[in-house]
Amino acid sequence: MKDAAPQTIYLSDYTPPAYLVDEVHLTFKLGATDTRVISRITFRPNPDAKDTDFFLHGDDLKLINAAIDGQTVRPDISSDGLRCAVPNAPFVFEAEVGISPATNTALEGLYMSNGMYCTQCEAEGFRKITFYPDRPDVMAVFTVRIEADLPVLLSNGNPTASGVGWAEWHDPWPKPAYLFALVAGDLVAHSDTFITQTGRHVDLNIWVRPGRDEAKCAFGMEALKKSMTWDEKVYGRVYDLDLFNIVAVDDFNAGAMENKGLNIFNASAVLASPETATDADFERIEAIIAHEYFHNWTGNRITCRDWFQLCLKEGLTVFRDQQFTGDMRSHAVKRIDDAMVLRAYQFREDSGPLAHPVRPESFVEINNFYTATVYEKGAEVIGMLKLLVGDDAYAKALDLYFTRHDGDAATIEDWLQVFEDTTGRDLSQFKRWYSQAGTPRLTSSDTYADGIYQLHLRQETPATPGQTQKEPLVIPVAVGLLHENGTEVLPTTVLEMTKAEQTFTFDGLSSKPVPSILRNFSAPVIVSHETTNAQRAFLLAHDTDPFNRWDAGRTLAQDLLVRMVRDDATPDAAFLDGIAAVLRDDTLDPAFRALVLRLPSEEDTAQTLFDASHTPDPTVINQAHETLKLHIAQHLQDTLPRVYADMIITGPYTSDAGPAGQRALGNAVLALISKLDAGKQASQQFAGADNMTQQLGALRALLQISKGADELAAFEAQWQHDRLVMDKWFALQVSLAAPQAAATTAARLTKHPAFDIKNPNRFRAVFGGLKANTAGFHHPPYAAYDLLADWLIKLDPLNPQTTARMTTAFDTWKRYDADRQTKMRAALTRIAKTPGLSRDTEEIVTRILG
Ligand code: B3K
Ligand code: ZN
Repeated sequence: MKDAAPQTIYLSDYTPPAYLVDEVHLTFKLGATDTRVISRITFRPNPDAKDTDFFLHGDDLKLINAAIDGQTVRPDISSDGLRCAVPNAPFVFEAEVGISPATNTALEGLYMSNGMYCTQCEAEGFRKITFYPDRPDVMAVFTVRIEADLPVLLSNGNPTASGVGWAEWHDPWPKPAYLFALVAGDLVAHSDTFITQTGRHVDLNIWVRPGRDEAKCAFGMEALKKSMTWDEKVYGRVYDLDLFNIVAVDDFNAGAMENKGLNIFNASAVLASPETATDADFERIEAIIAHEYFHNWTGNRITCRDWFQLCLKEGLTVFRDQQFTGDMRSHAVKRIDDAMVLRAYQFREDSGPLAHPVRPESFVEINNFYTATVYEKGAEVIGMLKLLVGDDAYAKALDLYFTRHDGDAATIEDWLQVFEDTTGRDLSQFKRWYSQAGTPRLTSSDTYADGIYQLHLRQETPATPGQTQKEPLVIPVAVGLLHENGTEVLPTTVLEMTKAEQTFTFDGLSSKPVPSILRNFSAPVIVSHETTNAQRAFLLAHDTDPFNRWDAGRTLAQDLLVRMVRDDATPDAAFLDGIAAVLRDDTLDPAFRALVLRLPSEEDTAQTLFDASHTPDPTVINQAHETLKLHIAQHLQDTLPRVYADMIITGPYTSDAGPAGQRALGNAVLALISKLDAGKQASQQFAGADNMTQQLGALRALLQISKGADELAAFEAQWQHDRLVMDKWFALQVSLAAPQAAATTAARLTKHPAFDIKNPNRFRAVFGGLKANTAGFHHPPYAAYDLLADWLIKLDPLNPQTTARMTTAFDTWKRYDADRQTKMRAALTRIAKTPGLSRDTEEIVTRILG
């Protein structure tokens, strides 16, 4: 059947479901190309409904038979579901459908990955499994029977009975269909137990395929137990089933999925060993395990009324996992990492054609809205709320949220109401953060006279697609003031900005202070302050706020890079001496020093130039970055070997923050040393490395100076059996290829026997690597544009979600010169004109083209 033309769905059109579901019984008779799904669903009319239309979503299902209250019915089937006449009273709907998991390459619904059956239902994948009201405000109790000739058969909740070739599961917690999950395969478990603070014994399992990944589960299990303890201690949230299962899957579109009691994970987001995973992987895995676990309360027990409310669960759960990582590791380093991610991905989104509010008001395909704006900016909005109301009020509001809305499908209005009820504050202006897209610009200037210091702040949010008028937001601006001798005269104080322009006055100051503005990155805004480079260098040396200390160095570097590109400037002492002092300061956390050494990305420089009305040329930007790195290396050459030696760790590997920070600084220093010693030290580190952080750090340092061919070959020989490590091998070569070689490297790697278009991790390794190589992606004669377009066109019929996501590589096209714009538009138009293009990709291409 031909798909209907894609329709836009609007938040304002929300209506309650016509029928509610009490119970769902599902029987799966699994077969690779013919799985039968037999459903028995108890419906009742919704007293709050506005209509009585009985519609069940269904996508690509073969209906074998259907019945209502035992009587066979012949429903009207359309491309998106079925309709039929039903009684005006509770009734039972039964159906048998046929589906084909083995040919499901979209990885949505029930599919197969390396012989294992698994599911991904969020957002709207359950409709590919059976006919159902597939919307999050329909919640029901699920009972599931799985029949298959496979040793491990899993679903949500608790196991109730099993025999050879079958198993039954019951989930007592009512849930929306997007949280349904099923896994069947030949699996082994890494098991443990957790006793909750209420005395419940919970069995914990991480399931993997035998003979391959058993040795990579221990870290994930520890992370799970830490997450459970933390959520009890910090949020008072206790786990609510006797079992918690995690399954690692090779083919997965996202990082992981929080299905009730049965989390399904991209193998890359759970499996780790010192030899195969980097410190960054360990930290990411710990955070994702925590994130999915935390969803049990923020997402599952309290879910979303509709998909426009996605940030209700995602923003809050990201905020919670950020707090967790800060508590486990370092708050300062975590805040800097989060700000870098926000600026790199969310600011990019907010400043281009894909800008949308944290709570979007319309969509064509909801999968296109699992974005940095909904997730990361959504988390920032919660951080601001906490800062404005204070920690105690935040804790009280959260307690109220959990009691008032347990079991609900809630909205952003419900969320803000608990804060209003707890604090008595009117949050109507604050709510604009949810509806207004775009990154606010905060401009500050200051004056001093007769002991009185005044800080003048102005906010402005640029127009975004579909939103030309912007209103002032409530912005918490954390400020500190430093005396010119380096002492702090005003500790961090939160100024609450509500108007377009505001002046804040501080008196009793003996001289004009140096302001430290937006400490700890207190709001997701771009600050421009009339600061001299001398003041920035001063803050880099003296600020007591680690975020602003780092940011001062960052701004110095960014300013210098812009001047190098635009005005042919040469690196100056303000910057070089400033970072040298930080590098030499052994009292500072090595992880922090590593962050200060890291330059802004070439992508950052391109956007900064564009914001300053200068058309960026990625080739010139790349040269400026390389030149600056060389200057830094030369300026620091006496210090580098000493710091490198100081960072050497003797004793067994642990991924804890301390040693991970030492390795981060060691690798950052190694990259600079390699600019001076032609890679000698890096080759040595590569040869002697006993962990992936150091092996990969050395390989990266070599590739950055266009060396390392032998090491690349050795790495491949060593790791060809390990898919996750090989993803690194693919990604690194493309992302670090010289600009003129990036497209050919990517093209060559698509011919490698281990390249697999159907595996999202591998596709992302190659083409995400190409996107990450800014100068390579935009290098004349622009072969990368065509290569990416060719592969997106190939991927779209197989996997629309991943195609749509990778298409966003083109979202900065309007930033560039006429030639690049023409070529990128041509590539996008070619994708747009592909017959049968998916709704996912069509929406993204249309929005990018504007
Ligand atoms: N909720 C899932 C994301 C599902 C992606 C759907 N396209 C993972 C997470 O945010 O925890
Ligand atoms: Zn999430």
